Amino acid sequence: MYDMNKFRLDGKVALVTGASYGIGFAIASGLAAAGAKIVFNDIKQELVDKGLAAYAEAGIEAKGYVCDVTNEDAVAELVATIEKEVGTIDILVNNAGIIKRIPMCEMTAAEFRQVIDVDLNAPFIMSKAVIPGMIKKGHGKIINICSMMSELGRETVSAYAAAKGGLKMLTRNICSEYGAYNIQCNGIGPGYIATPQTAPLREVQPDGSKHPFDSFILAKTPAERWGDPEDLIGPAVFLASDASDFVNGHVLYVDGGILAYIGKQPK
Ligand code: NAP
Ligand code: GCO
Repeated sequence: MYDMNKFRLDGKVALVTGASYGIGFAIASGLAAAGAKIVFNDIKQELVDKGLAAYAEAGIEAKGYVCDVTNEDAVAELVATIEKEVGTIDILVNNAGIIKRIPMCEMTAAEFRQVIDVDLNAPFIMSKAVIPGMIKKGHGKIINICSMMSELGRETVSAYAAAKGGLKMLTRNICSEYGAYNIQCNGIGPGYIATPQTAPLREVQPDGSKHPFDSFILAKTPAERWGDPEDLIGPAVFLASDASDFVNGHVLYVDGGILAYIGKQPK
């Protein structure tokens, strides 16, 4: 009989970056429900405090730290502190991310670099910091939060798509380079999820109608709805657990079918 405890995370330390709210908070809450000890970081103390209050309200004992994931020295200090105060990190979820929706020819190089820094360089920095501890422990799970834009482009998101496309390949490369140490690195590619990051795309128009992008996405999604951060919890628990030990270098799209669908036909 298959041991369903393989889906449990009891005794594991999970670090979720940028997890005061949004997708990161949902994933961390799900990993906690599966037994993991939750550690998270955010860029500002007030956000960490907001996250701590939200975790406490959800009955989750989390530890939060202020850390800018793009700062290599701060990340090294964060990982050392977590290892001292909580334990070696078994599960890393590279969730922290930003987006700038600017037509490419109007975007400055500095703005492009800022998105690449958070969405691609930071997962590299974070993964490089936790892998030595995972090698010592003989196992590890890294989950990179990719995107529809790991596969598709669209107007105004050039930097984000470049970063998320690169993150898919970084996922495959960590798999290739560290699979022999029993480290599995996979991606989760959320579809369009209702969080603060996508709020501008769902704003009700002055005349009370839906935002055009809202209608556009609903027509591109077989599930005919925006995703909820909770939709990502099951896939995250699976990829963080022993049940996925032979899954490596894969991006699991949790998109309600968007990538499979040409879009609603005109009536
Ligand atoms: P969100 O609501 O904007 O939350 C992002 C989190 O990351 C925030 O807590 C943010 O803190 C934090 N963060 C940003 N830069 C950081 C840095 N340098 N260091 C530490 N933390 C930092 O975004 P979300 O919608 O939950 O998305 C989370 C992840 O999923 C992102 O990687 C995003 O690209 C990806 N994703 C989102 C969707 C979607 O439809 N929402 C779909 C696919 C993929 P601040 O509030 O201080 O900025
Ligand atoms: C956008 C959205 C998307 C989502 C997500 C889709 O402007 O197109 O923000 O990029 O955030 O990445 O998977």
